[in-house]
Amino acid sequence: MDTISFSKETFLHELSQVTSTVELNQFKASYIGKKGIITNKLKELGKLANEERAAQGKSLNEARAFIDEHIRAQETVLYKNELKKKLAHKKLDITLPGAYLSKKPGGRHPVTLVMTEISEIFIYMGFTIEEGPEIETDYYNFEALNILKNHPARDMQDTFYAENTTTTDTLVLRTHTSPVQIRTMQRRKPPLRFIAPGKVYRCDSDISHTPVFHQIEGLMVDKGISFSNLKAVLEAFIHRVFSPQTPVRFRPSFFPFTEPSSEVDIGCILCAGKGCRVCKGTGWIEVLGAGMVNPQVFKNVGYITDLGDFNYSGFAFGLGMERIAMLKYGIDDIRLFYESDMRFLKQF
Ligand code: 2U9
Repeated sequence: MDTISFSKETFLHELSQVTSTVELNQFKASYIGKKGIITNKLKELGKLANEERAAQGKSLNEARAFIDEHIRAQETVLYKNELKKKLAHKKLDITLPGAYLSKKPGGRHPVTLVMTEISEIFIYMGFTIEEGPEIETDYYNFEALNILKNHPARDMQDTFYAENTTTTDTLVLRTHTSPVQIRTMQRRKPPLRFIAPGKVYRCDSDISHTPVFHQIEGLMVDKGISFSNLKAVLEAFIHRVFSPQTPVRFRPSFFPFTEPSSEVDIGCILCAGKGCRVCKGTGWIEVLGAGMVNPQVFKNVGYITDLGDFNYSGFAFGLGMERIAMLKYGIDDIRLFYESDMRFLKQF
């Protein structure tokens, strides 16, 4: 083995010629890498006589420590220089918004927001959620709900009829979520307390109607349920969704599936009851329909014969989601919800 011929001066001179961290790594490897000059010499130490081995080993280890120390120092100098150059070239403005903002995150549709908020209010009051098909039979959408054959709601203008290849019953796109209540009552016995949220379809289109819209209907059936329970639940709901100060008014009305029936108004949230364009000068806005379930409906689902002395009663209600969203957010044309215009949608 050659004796060590490591010259500190040569090494330091060579090191001073190195101008980048990449070059420095190669330079380091040529001395103390796996096949470096010093490493190779260290591997050959075993061939030497004891005395010489000790002397050579000592100077080789000293050389390696010297190389290592100077390379580390130079590494720091070169790295800092490189970083300085990089930053000078690519100035960073830390006051700019994060890059992720250019990829706009999605958001929930205003109708979804209102539907979720309303569902949560009823869930809080102990209601569960039931769902059902959007293509319904004439029986579930009309007949079982005591909507007779000549009822205006069945008009061709109002109802979308679906092609029917499998059943003898006429198929329709449900015009309300009420068939869900019928199906649930057929499956389960009282007590019942649930809401049926979902899409409904009516052949209608203007600034306050779209062919598809969303409803939440609710049903509560138990022993001793009265109109007072209906009032309490709906008043609590309105005070939660609008404000605890919102005036509420129950007005007599008629629906084939409830008796007695009522429409529910709130004091106009835009003019505080003074009268404006939105409430058409009346100071009141209609937000819900409701009533005590018509006993004919209980007969239709088999409750009255099934339970013998039927001493249950129930209330039901229905409300349109788009209408509530329009009032809450001050929107004057329902069609805006379904035009997919980002300038409108990104406001929610
Ligand atoms: C069953 C029994 C009774 C549901 C009801 C209303 C009154 C009502 C409208 C509100 C605005 C529909 O979206 S809207 O156009 N709904 O006025 N709905 S009572 O009554 C039922 C439902 C199912 C078995």
